[in-house]
This record gives sequence, structure tokens and C-alpha cells, in this order.
Amino acid sequence: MAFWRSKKNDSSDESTAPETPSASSPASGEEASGGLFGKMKTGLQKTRRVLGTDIRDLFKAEGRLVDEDFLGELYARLIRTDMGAGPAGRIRDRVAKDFRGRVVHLEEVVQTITEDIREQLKQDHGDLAKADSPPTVILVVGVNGSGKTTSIGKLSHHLVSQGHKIVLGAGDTFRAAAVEQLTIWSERIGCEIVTGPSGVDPASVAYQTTEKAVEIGADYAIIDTAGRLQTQGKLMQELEKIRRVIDKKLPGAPHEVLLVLDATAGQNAISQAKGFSNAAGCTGIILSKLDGSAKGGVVLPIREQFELPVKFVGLGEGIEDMTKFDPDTFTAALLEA
Ligand SMILES: Nc1nc2c(ncn2[C@@H]2O[C@H](COP(=O)(O)OP(=O)(O)OP(=O)(O)O)[C@@H](O)[C@H]2O)c(=O)[nH]1
Ligand SMILES: [Mg+2]
Repeated sequence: MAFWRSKKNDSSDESTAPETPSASSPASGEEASGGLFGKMKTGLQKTRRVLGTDIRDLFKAEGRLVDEDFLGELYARLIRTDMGAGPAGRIRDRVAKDFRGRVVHLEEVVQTITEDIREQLKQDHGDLAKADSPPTVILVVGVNGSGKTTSIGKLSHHLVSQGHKIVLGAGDTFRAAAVEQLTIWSERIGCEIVTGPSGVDPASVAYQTTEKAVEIGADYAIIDTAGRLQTQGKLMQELEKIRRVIDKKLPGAPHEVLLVLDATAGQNAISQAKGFSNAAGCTGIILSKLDGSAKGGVVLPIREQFELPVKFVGLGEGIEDMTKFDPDTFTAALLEA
């Protein structure tokens, strides 16, 4: 799986052959057991504490009888991760079906839960989209403060470190500070950025960014957007216009519309997603701030209720703190002792 690689810690990154970001390779043992898996585990610490530790607390060394009391307690603990009634109920029912009336040991139950979560999280199209011919245009949307600009910074850093040429578009023209924030990221990463004066039509910035990407032969154009306008309706109209204008400049673009959801919002992230997914034509999700949240279970209802794959997860504020979302690694990091 294409995890972000730390230049300092992972010498394999120094290799001259750039890895294609959209090409996913199966999890190698080295990656799964190495520092990057550890990073996922660390990032998920708060949710791990609720899910893993609390479930472990249900057991004694000699095991525990799976009866209604146990199933009720298990369900309550699952719900605390904000995974929602549907997914938690399915896990409880599966544990009941497999073990009811038996005295079981912790590891048996954890294994069943792990398998169940992994199945619930299975998804297609988890890789970043790639246009048939460059540039691939990526639009990033989400409510204010969800982590859009930071996620763009991390994604851009990753793509540049893989040898790709990228252009950023400061499409959040609603606030001057937003343009500054993205400009700082572009300087840090060393990539081009297209900005407009404060208050300018964001669609024109999106158009110019796409134009610039074509002009300079960039591999990716990544366009930031505002998270809040005077009204939600106006915001959705604006996003629709941005998409139309990009498509006019480059038919078929944007190739990817990534919705950034804040994991600390838990179930509220779901209602945010509902608002955006239709109007903005989202194609994938970035689940940010998993490190700050004990509600990492929210990834289950997100997968359950939306046809959208979760493509990346944010695990901190640093430039390297994002990984591609891989259900197997995520589940293992969540539940492994
Ligand atoms: N801990 C943690 N913090 C994050 C993560 N992603 C973003 N943040 C922080 O969340 C805050 C908001 O992030 P931004 O990237 O500015 O969010 P935004 O969606 O662009 O916000 P607006 O431009 O106001 O709509 C910042 O303080 C970020 O550093 C993450 O994965 N983990
Ligand atoms: Mg922003």
C-alpha cells in the first residue's frame, strides 16, 4: 500500500524510480510491520483506547461467557467509537452467532470483530484518480476547518516527493488568510500556485489553475475551496460553478473531488458529507484528524452510507501525517494489541 514515506526514516524513498501514486501494491510484510504501520497505530491511539482497550476490559484471563449481558456491553463499547448503530449491531450479531452460550477468550472475539470490520470497510477505487493524460485535476471540498488546506499540503508534498509536477489553486478567495496559508504550503513544498485577489470569483482561480497546469505540463492541479460562505446554498452553487468552469477548460475534469471530513466531528461528519456529496459531485473522502479523535469508528458509517471510497486519512498536522486508507491496515492498527 502506498503509505506516505518519511524521507528521514525510510531509505527506500531515496530510490530513483518514482512510485506511481495511483498504483497500489499489496501490503508488504516490511511495510505492514514497520514504522508506517506504527504511525497508523499511534495516529489511531484515541480510538484504539476506546475500541481495543475497552473490549479487552470485558474479559478476564479465564475468558467470558457470551450472554446477553456481554453482548450489551460489547455493543455499548462499539458505539462509543461513533461507528453507529448499524455497524455496531452487525458486529454484535456476528459475535452472538459465533459464540453465544460459550465461554470465549479475548483473542477469538477480537479476531471476529477484526474480520467483520474489515469486511464492512472493503471498498473499490481507493486509489487517487489519474487522468488519461495529465494534468489530473483534483478539487478539495468540505466545511470550514475540516482540514482541506492542510490535507492539500500533505497530498502535494507526497506527489512532489514522488517526482510529480503540481500546481495549487487558491480557490478559497473568501478569506485572505486562506490564500496566505496555501501560499506557505506551496513555498514549503516548492510547487507553483495560482492565486487571485481576495474576493475574486473562485471559479476564475480554478479556471486559471487548470490552464496553468496544462500550460506547464503539470501532472496534477489541486484546487482549494472555501468551507463557508454566506449560506450553504451559495457554497454549493459556487462549487457547481467551479466544476463547470474546470470542465470547460479541460473536458472531463475535475477527475477527483475529494471531500474532507473531520473525524473529531464523529457522526456530525455524516451530515456534512450528505450536504456535499450530491452538489459537489464528490468522488472520494479524506478523513482528517483521526489522531485527535476517539471517534475513528465513524469510518464505518461513512463507508456504509456513501458510495464514496475513503482515499486518505489524516493522522496529524505535519507534512507527512497522511496515509492512503487501506482497510486491512486500518483495522489491524485499530485492534492489534
Ligand atoms: N491533529 C490534526 N490536525 C489537523 C489535521 N488536519 C488538519 N488539522 C488542523 O485542523 C485545523 C484546520 O485545518 P485547515 O486545513 O486550515 O482546514 P480547512 O478545511 O482548510 O479550513 P477553512 O479554510 O477554514 O475552511 C488546522 O489547525 C490544522 O492544522 C490532522 O490530520 N490532524
Ligand atoms: Mg482552508
